[in-house]
Amino acid sequence: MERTFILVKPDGVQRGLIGEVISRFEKRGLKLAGAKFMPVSQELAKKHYAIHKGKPFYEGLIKYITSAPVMAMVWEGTNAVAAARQTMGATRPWEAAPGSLRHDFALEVGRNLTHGSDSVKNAEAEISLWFSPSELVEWKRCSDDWIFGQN
Ligand code: DAT
Ligand code: MG
Repeated sequence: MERTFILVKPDGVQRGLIGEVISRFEKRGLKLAGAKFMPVSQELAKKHYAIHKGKPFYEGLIKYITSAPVMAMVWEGTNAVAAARQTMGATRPWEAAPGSLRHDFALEVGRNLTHGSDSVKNAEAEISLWFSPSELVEWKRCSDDWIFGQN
């Protein structure tokens, strides 16, 4: 089953929105495979955002993501990467679809609440950067057939 890596970023944690973010993904039908509440080191932040190095917003992005704890999670499901990005909404909150997290809870691109992997390949890399295999849980959810089932 496809997996994606999701972060509730420091603004979401500080604003008490961890539960709201988890609730949206749960209700969508995605299945939790791992979670940890943790501070982010400079080293981890730089690895995670390596792709943005050199961009004008890079230094601010590192400062922001290391400024307070984050909730790091792995969610799985059918098309988990695309589904989670849709539930999060567009990078720039004013362009995010109504009903998405970034539409409903954010205004600034630099305070956009969540991170979500943008491809299956990047999801795999981000999951292995943030989680060790033993921290990921494979489990049978009683609703799996009602959510993942096909006719
Ligand atoms: P996303 O988080 O939707 O995958 P991204 O990977 O393009 O977006 O950028 C990573 C983060 O960097 C984004 O969530 C917020 C920040 N960011 C992107 N573009 C920015 C900009 N023009 N000014 C300030 N921050 C920006
Ligand atoms: Mg991105």
